[in-house]
Amino acid sequence: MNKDTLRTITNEEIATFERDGVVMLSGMFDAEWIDILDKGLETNCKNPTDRSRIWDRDDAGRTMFWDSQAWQHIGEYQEFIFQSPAAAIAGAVMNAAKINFYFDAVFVRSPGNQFSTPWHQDEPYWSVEGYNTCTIWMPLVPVKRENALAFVPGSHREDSVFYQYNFGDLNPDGKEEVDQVDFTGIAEKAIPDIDADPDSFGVISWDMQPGDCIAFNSRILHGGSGKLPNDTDLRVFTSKWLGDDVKIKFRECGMDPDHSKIMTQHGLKPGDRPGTDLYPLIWSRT
Ligand SMILES: O=C(O)CCC(=O)C(=O)O
Repeated sequence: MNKDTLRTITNEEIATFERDGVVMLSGMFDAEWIDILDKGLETNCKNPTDRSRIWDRDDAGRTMFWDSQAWQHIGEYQEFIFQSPAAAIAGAVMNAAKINFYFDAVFVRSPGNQFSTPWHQDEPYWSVEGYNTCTIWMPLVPVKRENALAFVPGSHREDSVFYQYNFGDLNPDGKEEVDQVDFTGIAEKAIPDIDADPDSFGVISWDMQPGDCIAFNSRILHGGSGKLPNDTDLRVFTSKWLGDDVKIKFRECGMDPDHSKIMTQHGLKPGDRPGTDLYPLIWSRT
């Protein structure tokens, strides 16, 4: 498999990421990387972590499965994190000097699943703080624009903290010890009703093929995805990357995923640059 991107990321794409907080990068990963992630995901679904959860289950049994930080027991994910061009992509779009890996998360919708991810930003839920954080969202199957993750371009620059959805509520099986977040008293305003008039927010999404990816700043408003036709599933692998300004932060509103315990076990404390074998340094600008 190719350890470099299949093509060079253009200056225009880097400028788009900076301006909009999101860029779709077509044709970045070769088919071998998709096979590797597919194999890893198969293992992941058969052997989920304790953190895994069904987010949605309808009467017909169609599901949306989520898991996170499975990389520690899935060789294929490790190979992707350490060997694939993902870290270099994060480094390029964030114009970073160094990139640490943060965590992986998978979003697996069975055919016809109608679940739509609520609009949210990522970074306010995390156990780190910084502008230079980025997710790489990769569908492992073709996905149409109307079923893919959608974004409000430029919303990563918004200064205020939004009152955001508690993803811990997505728990139809009543799993115990689920991370909870409550922005009451912390958030300054509610997320606007983006679905009421998506065009006025400039909402953007793309038709995508395996090998394409979206890089997005973790402060951007994003949501949607899903509402699948009955013959179509959606398997997505995401990796989260930390650029230059990122520091550990433990948040009073709770965190999701809450890394505060494992960070403390690894000797990491608020204000530190995330590191150690938990958040390995994967890429440096030479
Ligand atoms: O794919 C999805 O439905 C949600 C993805 C997401 O919110 C994320 O990667 O932060």
